[in-house]
Amino acid sequence: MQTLTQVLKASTTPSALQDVLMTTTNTCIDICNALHKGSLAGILGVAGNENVQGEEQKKLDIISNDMLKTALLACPEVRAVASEEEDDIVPANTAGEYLIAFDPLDGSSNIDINAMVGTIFSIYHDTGSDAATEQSFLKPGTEQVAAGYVLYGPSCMLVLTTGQGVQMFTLDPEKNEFIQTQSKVEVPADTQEFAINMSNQRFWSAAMQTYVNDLVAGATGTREKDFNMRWVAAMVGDVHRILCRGGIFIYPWDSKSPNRAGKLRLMYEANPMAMLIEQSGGKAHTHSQRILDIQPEGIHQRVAVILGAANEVDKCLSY
Ligand code: AFP
Repeated sequence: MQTLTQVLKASTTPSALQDVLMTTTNTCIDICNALHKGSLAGILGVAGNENVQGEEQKKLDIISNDMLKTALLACPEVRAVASEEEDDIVPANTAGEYLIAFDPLDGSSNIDINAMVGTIFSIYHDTGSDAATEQSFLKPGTEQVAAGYVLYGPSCMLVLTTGQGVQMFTLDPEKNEFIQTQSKVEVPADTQEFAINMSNQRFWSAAMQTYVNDLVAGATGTREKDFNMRWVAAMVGDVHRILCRGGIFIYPWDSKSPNRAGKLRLMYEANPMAMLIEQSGGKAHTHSQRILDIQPEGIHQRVAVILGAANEVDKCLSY
C-alpha cells in the first residue's frame, strides 16, 4: 500500500502543490491528535467569541484554525489563506503560487458529543508581483487545482482530488502517515438515501417541500420506492457517506437564513465538496446552477447545495 507522499510523487501534481498538500494534511494529523485528547487537554467547549458569520466559536475552531494558518503561512508555496474563522484573507508569501481556503473544523458543534468533524480545503493556483487580496480568491470552483477534506471519525481519513478522480487515504496512527485505501471513488447515479435538516422544512421553497414530501411518501407515493434518511450535522460526514455508499445531500435556501441563501459557505464548503462529488461521477448544484460555475462575490458567501447521485440531483432540480 502506498503512502500519500508516494502517490503524489508518482502523479503529475506539481511539486509546489505537493508541498502545500503535505503541509495541509500533516497539520490535519496534528489537529486529529489534539481532538483525540479531548477534555484531557482542556480544549473542548466554547471560546466565548463569534466568527464573521455570527456563529459561536468553539475552542477547537480557534485552535485548528491557528494550527493551519501558522503551518500554511510558513510554507513558501502559499500565497494567501482564507478561513471560515478569519474575517479577511491572510496574505502569506507574495512569491507563493497557491491560495488555500479552508474550514478548519467543519461540524464543530459535534465536538461536544464526540461525533464526526473534519477539515475541508480548496486550493487555487495564483501568481502576481503584489500581495494577494480577497479579489485573488474570487475564482469559480472550476479553477480549483485540488480539493479535499480530512474526516476525524473512528479512523482519520483524507479524501483528495487533484482533478483526476478521487482517492481515499486512512491515517496509520503509528506511522503518522496517510496510506491510500481507495484509488478510485465512484458515486452511483441512483440512490434511496437522502440527507436534509427536516426541522427547516417550513422555511424551504414550496418545490423543495414537495420534493421531500415525495421522498418521505416512499413506495406509497409518486417515487414508488422507499427512502432512508441520515443527517450527521457535519457536511464533511454527510458527503463522506455519499462518497462511500451514495445518496443525496441537500442544504437548500431557506427564508430564515441571511439573504435566503442557505447556511453553507461557497469557498470552503460547497466548492471543494462539489469538486469531489463531480470527480466521483456525481452532480453538485444550487437550485439554479452548477456550484462550480458560480462566480464568487465574497470569501464568506453562502449558497444552497444539492449534491450527490447524478440522477437524484436531476430529479430534485426537476421540481
Ligand atoms: P458548524 O460547523 O457550525 O457546526 O456547522 C456545520 C455546518 O455548516 C455543516 O457542516 C452542516 O451540514 C450544517 O452546518 C448542519 O447544519 P444544521 O445546524 O442545520 O444541522
